[in-house]
Amino acid sequence: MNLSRTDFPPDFTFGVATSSYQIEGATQEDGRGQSIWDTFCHQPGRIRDGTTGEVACDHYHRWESDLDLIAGLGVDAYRFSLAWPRIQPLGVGAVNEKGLDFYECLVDGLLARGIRPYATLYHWDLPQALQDQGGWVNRDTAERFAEYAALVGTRLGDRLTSLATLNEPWCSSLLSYHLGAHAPGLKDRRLALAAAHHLLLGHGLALRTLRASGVQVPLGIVLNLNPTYAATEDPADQARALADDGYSNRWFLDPLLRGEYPADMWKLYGQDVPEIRPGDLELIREPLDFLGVNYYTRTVSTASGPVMPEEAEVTHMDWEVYPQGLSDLLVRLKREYPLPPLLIAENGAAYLDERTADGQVHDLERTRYLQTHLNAVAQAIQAGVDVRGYFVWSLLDNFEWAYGYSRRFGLFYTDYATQERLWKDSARWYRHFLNAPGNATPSPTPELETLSE
Ligand code: GBH
Repeated sequence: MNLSRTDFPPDFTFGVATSSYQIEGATQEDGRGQSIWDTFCHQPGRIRDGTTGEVACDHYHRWESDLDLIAGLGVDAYRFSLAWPRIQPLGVGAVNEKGLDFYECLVDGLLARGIRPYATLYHWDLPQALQDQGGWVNRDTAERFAEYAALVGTRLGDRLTSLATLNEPWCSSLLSYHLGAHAPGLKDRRLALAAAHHLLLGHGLALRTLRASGVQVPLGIVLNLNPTYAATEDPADQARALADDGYSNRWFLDPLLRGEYPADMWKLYGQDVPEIRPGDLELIREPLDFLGVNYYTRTVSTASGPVMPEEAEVTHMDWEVYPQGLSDLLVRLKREYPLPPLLIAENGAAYLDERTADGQVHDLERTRYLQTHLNAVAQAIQAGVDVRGYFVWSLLDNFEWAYGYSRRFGLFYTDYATQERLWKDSARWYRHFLNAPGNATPSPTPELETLSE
């Protein structure tokens, strides 16, 4: 695959992504309040390897050298999230200055290195004090979120390139309140759908508040979209694929882009649907300057549940590697929705990443994953989809939520015993892809040829 940077529009943004709880550590420092993930990690059985984000990648102390790594990759942009409980320890009231200072230094450090800051306000670390009041099931949390958004926006908005409200509201609602896999670990569909509604409401309120406060930075939201395919032509499989799509994707896309919940799902959910007050859907449909799409894999649906296609190649998460899912998804979004510009806000893969005798990590599979998915993005752009950027998940191996440290998504290998960061081969490949002089003329380099023969 002779992919090069010149296969993308000249102003296309390439970056890497992380999130606060997954890398920062320092959970007790400088006045940070407790988050729902601190609580969740301390409940037995929640995290596969029994770990927490207390230290993680110690990024809170190592941010300057981490920014040097990012600069070393030669990316245009860095996507990170802010920990709400650092900024408002109890989720309400005045700013904890030391918390906001940290992100101000981070943003200034990025700008000093010529890297554009893409910030996300909420990547799942809700202040525990708000969870004690019901968390996202409580409608007030949406108001609190908009206030927090305004605090950040008015302080940092002048230096950010992009500001997203929520990362993956599906995860903070259905995965967390219905499937019980993420904090707060509940299993109640009615509560989960209320949480989803209030997350979307918080997003809409935040956009309005930020715009009313004169914040000029482009504003959007990031969704995890998981395209679903029926395993066969059987109408029962087809119906299930449609319902799976409704559960994972349309429940968020439809209200955000069309101002309505999908009618088929509304019917299916029966008594579990959320209470909608007049004006809610107008708020949720507040215009987006961009839509962030996180893509990892697809689902193949049958009437009796998801199946793994035979011969499927899978990652260490047991997720199918299916790059065509990304181009299909992007083309479908353009066909079915009125869309703002899109951004691939996360894409990447976990592999075993064992260090070999030479001390290195030869993660050829990850490089291939990134190449094939970048190629899928290029194809979607060719087909007329307005995609403006692509961010690899993740900069470095980090706390992979319910999997603890047992899954590695990084371009850089994290040695947790020493906090040393090591270039994986995939990081070298990405640097090469971004910076190779050969990019002026789109001919493949020898390195690229061996990687994709
Ligand atoms: C992203 O979530 C997160 O934003 C990021 O923090 C995380 O580290 C990264 O992915 C890697 O996991 O869960 O069985 O229903 C992606 C979450 C992954 C949720 C795929 C839906 C489908 C299979 N999505 N998942 S399942």
